[in-house]
Amino acid sequence: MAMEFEDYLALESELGAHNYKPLDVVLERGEGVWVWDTDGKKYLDCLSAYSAVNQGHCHPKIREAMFEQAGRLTLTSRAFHNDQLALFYKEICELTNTSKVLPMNSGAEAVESAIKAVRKWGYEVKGVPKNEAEIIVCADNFHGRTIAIVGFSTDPAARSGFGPFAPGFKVIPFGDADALERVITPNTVGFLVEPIQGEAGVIIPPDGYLKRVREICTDKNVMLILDEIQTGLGRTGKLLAEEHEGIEADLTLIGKALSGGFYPVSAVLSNSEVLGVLQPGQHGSTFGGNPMACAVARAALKVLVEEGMIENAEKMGAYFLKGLGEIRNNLIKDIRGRGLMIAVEFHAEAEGARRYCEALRESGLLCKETHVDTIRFAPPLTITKDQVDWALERIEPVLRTA
Ligand code: IF1
Repeated sequence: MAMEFEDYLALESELGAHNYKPLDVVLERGEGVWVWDTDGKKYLDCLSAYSAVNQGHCHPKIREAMFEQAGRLTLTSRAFHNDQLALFYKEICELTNTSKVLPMNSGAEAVESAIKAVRKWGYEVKGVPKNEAEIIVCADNFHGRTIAIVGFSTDPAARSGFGPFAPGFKVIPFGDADALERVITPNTVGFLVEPIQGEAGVIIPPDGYLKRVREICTDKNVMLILDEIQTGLGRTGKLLAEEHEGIEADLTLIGKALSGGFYPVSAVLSNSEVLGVLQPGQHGSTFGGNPMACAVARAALKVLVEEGMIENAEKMGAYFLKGLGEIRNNLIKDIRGRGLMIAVEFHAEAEGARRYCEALRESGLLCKETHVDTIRFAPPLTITKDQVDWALERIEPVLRTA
C-alpha cells in the first residue's frame, strides 16, 4: 500500500488513542540534528524527542553498539547475569560518582522505583512508622504518567479522571526552599524535584535554590531525589544539572538520552544506603538491565563524553540564547535557558505558541509548544555554530511577526 501524508494521519486518527496532538509532519529518517519527512523535506530538530536524542539522530557509534549486541544477545531477564550489566554499572558509576545503580526502562519507572526505594529506606533506616512515609514534590512538576506520579501532579490534564491516587505526597511551590523547610516532618523520607522544570516551561529556580535544598535535606535526614531525566546527560551544559550548584543528590534519576534515543533505558543512581535496602524479589523489571539496553547506554554515554557534546551544549546554548535575545517582538514575555534547554515565552495576547511552531515547521524547524504560551528549543547537543545560525535565520522572521 503506497502511503501518502494524509493516509498516515487518517490511519493514526482512526486506530490510535488520541492522547497526542502532533504537528502535521510524518518523519521517516534522521541523521544528527536533521530529520526528513515522507516528502523528503528536511528539518532541523529542535525538540530532540524531548531530550532523548541529545547525541543526535541515529548516532553511528550507538547504532553500531546496538547492531552488534542485537546479533549476540538481547534479553536474558535478571534471572541470569549478562556480560553487559556489570560494565554498564562500572562506567556509569565512575562517570557520575555513584555507588549503586538500579536499571529500569522508562523515566516514569525510574521515578516509581525511587519512590519505592526511599519509602523502604524511611521505614528500615530512618525509622518512620509503618505506612506513614511522606514524599514532598513541587507544584507544576512533570515526572511521568503512572498513577502514583499523576496523583501528585498539579496539572489537571495529567491527573483529572484518573483517581483514586496513592497517598503520601505533599506539594510545595517550586523554587521556594523555605517552603521545603516548613513542610518537612519526622516522617518525610524524600524530596523529589526537577533541577529545572521542563514541561512547566523551562523554569529555572533562583540561584542557590538547590544548594539550600541540599542543606535542608541533609540537616533533616531527607533523601534528595533529583529528576534529571530531562535535564541530565549534557542538556544544560553539564553532565548533570546538579553540577551548576555544586551539589550531589542522594538519588538521581536519568533516562531519555541514556540510550541516545535508540531504546528505552532509565536508571536510579544512588548513594549505597537507599538502593541498599532492596532485597531479592522486592523490585524488578523484565527488561531492566538487559544486555541491549546496557550496550546501547554504554555507547550513548561514551559518545556524549568523548565527542565533547556536554561542552558543546554549554557553548552553543549560550550562543543560541544570545541570538534569540536579539529578536524584537512585544509579544515575547521572556527568553530563558541553560545550555541547550531553552524557552521563549509569549504574553497571553500572542494567543498561544502553537502557531509559531506551525510557522517554524513551514520554515524547516521542528519544535513544540509546552502548555500554551511557551516554545521550547532543545536541539541535539551536537549542533554546530553554523546550524545554530541556520536555525536563527529561520526563527527570527517567524518570531518577529505579531
Ligand atoms: C510524553 C513533557 C518533556 C520528564 C521528567 C520523567 C519523565 C519525563 C523530568 C517521564 C518525561 C516527556 C514525556 C513525553 C513528553 C516529555 C515531556 F512535555 F511531557 F513534559 F520532556 F517535557 N521526568 N517527559 O520530562 O519519562 O516515562 O516518558 O520516559 O509524551 O509524555 P518517560
